[in-house]
Amino acid sequence: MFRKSRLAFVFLLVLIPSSTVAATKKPAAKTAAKLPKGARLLQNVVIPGCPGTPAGLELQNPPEIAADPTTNVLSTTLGVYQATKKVPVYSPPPPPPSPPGGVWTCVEQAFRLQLYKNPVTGEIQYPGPTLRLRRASTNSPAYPGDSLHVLLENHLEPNTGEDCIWRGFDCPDCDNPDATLRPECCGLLRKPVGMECFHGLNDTNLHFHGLHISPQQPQDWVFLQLQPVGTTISTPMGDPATVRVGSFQYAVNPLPSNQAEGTYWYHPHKHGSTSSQVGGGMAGALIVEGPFDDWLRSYYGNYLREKVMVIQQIHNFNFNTTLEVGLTQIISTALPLINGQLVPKITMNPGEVQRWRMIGATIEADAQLEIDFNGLSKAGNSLQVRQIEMDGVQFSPNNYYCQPLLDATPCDGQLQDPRFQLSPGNRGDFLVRADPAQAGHELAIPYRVFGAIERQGQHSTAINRKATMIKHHQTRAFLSSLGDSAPALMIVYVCKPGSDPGCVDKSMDFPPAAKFPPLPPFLSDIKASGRQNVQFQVIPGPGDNPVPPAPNSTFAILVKGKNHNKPLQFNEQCAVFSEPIDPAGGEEWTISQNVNNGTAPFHVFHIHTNPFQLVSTFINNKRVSYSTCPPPPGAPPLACVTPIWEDSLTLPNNTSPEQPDEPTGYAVIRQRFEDYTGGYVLHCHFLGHEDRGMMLAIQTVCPQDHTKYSVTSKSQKECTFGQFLPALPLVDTPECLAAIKKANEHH
Ligand SMILES: [Cu+2]
Repeated sequence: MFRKSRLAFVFLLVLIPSSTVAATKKPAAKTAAKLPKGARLLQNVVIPGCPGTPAGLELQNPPEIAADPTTNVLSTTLGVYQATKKVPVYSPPPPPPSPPGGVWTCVEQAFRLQLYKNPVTGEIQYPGPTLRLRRASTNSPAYPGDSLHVLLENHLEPNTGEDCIWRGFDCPDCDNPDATLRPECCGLLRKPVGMECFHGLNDTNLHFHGLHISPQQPQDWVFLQLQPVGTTISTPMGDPATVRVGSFQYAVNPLPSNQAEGTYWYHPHKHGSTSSQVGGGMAGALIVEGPFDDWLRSYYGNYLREKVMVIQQIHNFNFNTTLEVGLTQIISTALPLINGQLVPKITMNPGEVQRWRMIGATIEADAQLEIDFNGLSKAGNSLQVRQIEMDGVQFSPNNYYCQPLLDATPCDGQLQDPRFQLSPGNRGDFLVRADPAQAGHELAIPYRVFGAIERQGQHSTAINRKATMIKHHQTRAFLSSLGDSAPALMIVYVCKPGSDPGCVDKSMDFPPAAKFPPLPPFLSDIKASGRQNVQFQVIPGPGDNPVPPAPNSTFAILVKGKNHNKPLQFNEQCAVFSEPIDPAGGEEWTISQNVNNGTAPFHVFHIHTNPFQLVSTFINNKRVSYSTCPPPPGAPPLACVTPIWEDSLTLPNNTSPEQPDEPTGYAVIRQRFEDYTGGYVLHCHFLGHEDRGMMLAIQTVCPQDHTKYSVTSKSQKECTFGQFLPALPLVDTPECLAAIKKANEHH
């Protein structure tokens, strides 16, 4: 029997039927909470005390690699290695699972992880190095644009097989007399269909998340299956033509002048192993600079300190360990780390403005963080903040004035209680100002988890084949144990001139909205003609209802009018969408999910190659518009919102999940297909969902011949010169069926 308290704390792989969630939901115990062991309290914000990983150390930016100024090429090597790392996690008091309200302890838990070796430090560590590039610009000073060359080397152990992990393959300890300790894969009695499963965990590749670059090899090529050096038996699940062994040279063309400057990131994207590799720490910041940054720096007289914040929640696939901590059952919950640091401190001068680049380098619902910038002082604005970019694209002057993603009442000229929701994949760039009145004080920045943690499933045992026990993480229980207090993400210390060495008063302020640069022409609003309806769906499988683990569910995407209106799963042999290059056109997509969670969202829509504009969201048919210009009569000229450029979008709840054609909760985006032909993907950025099939292939084709891609060139526009490649066949065509048949014969 599952105890009720367990049902609520299941993870990634499984969707619990909503009836089960409703039955097990209990109001959080908010009264009798005790402070976690070793933690300290800063005005209702809990800062963990963690032996071995002290909280509150000064935040260090990750080491950076820039382009060679003589060649304008950033050239580096990222080697992938297995390593055991001690990661701070919160663990409840024994015997687990602990009831809410118990005293939790921050402990270092040893995880076997796959990580990049940092070429600057020589260390195998998380996050990876920051890659800093500059895009081309034609205005003064003109700049040719940096190229990005990454030699990716796979030093993991060769896979013994690449088939789906299920009861019949690679799933240990299914005979454990305690059913609750059996790994989830034990419940998977049927071999998963096709490649929609965790598999090939030691194969890798690279994705440059958010960049507007070619998806073709050797650029943003996510179809690569880079097998470990020394691999002799190759049984890939994907197209054998995409297999390489040992190393692969990625080479991205010079970033053109229509690459938005901003904060991006890189991470592996190999279908079947994406979640375990990114969740285990393989990620790093990728920063593109350009004229917007020049303007910002010059506004502050070149005194603008920048913090790069790679936010990760590190764990292996199974939240477990067999090493230093021993063989006892460890039930823990991952803590958000910034650049690998636990609750780092940022020291600011009084009156100083800093630029913060926040990156959600995460994979799952319990990493959906609502960051409360002045959680300590709801009335006093102790820490002041303005968002300047979203997902790597600068804000319009209107959005800078209105602050639609920080302010519950945008455009009213006042920003009170700013909160930012950072989902997996998202980036937010902020100007943050330390109020001089706070000199000598520590301010905590707390967070709450807004994701639907209860809807996640359990981890399967996969990487660590010796692990014998299933481990539940308990994010909700941990948060409940804090009572009315919130956990801290970071601390700001406003130093005191005269008593703190090097501390000086600054009189910096935010740029006035009237001076904020207008969007460059390449970021003009998209005028959509075509329409698409897309719904992310989790379809319960046999035996999954009502008790988890429920590993037989299908993670799929329904596209209206495709596949005879039946849900689709990832298949790299056929494109679901085929879009001709059209810089003047575009499509409007309505995106929903078949989930009704009350308030918490669930999936995160992400698409490669072209960013999109978020136009509106509908929650219970109530519209939130991000296109409200012109402003009402009498309002200030900037008091209206323009569509927000994004590449990763948190999907709202849908109270009519049974009716795919009539969702009550959905988002409307517009995207256009520019510059680059080739095949790429859209998917859920809960990366376990992606590995299990919630991903589709999309392609951009040449306008004069929709069956062709163009080769990429450094000097010529695609499709304007005579070198072409065949495009993928479309779903629902005989060519697609033939391609799938051919691919299956290979395997
Ligand atoms: Cu999802």
